Amino acid sequence: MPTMLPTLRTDTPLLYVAPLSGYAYKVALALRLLGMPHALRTVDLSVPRAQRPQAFRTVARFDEVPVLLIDGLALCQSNAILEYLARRQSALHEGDESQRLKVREWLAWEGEQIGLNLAHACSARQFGRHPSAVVEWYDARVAANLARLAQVLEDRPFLVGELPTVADVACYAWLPYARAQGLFEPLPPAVAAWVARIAALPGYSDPETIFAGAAPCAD
Ligand SMILES: N[C@@H](CCC(=O)N[C@@H](CS)C(=O)NCC(=O)O)C(=O)O
Repeated sequence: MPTMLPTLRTDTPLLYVAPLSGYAYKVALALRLLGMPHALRTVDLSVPRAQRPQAFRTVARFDEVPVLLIDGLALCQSNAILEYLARRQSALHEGDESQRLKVREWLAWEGEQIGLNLAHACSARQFGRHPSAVVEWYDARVAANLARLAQVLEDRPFLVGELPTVADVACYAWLPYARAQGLFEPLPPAVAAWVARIAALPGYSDPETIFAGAAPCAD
């Protein structure tokens, strides 16, 4: 167990989220797919950081959602949380070491690519604060990212092999937000088929459904 993270008492895992955050959705979706009971707390990101609820500020070391309180730990950074959950539950990662390394490669790629490009392409439309040349730059990078996913998914049902892993969850998480805005449609056929396979997994829910019942973080 890491010792440098704040320790807390948490009976049921508690996830701080914002409904428009694909990073938060990643973790919420993984918890669902893993069948782990948990509670959600919504953080209003339109409130300045210093004025957000103290309970959130205490654990949000990057001032961002998601934060997952679990096993006495406050975990930040969506892909680090996904790795923790997969290891904890011995699920959503394929079996041997070489496959686990591939999962890690995809998580690193996602953080640098989808987690930047698609996240910004979506939030540019949601919040309208990006100059149009910047939006075009992100859009072109998203197209390249989708082409890479398509190339890999032409050969196999999920990114690492026959079974879904947290790499799929991470790379998928912003696509429902893009779809809700009609962006990047139609997806390359291999990516569309992969999206359908993910949506058919037991426990799957879309962001709207998952976040509809989330209680606000009040304290
Ligand atoms: N690299 C982080 C990114 C998280 C992130 O950027 N979250 C945004 C919401 S989409 C946030 O909380 N921003 C804080 C703010 O708007 O003040 C992760 O993967 O968890």
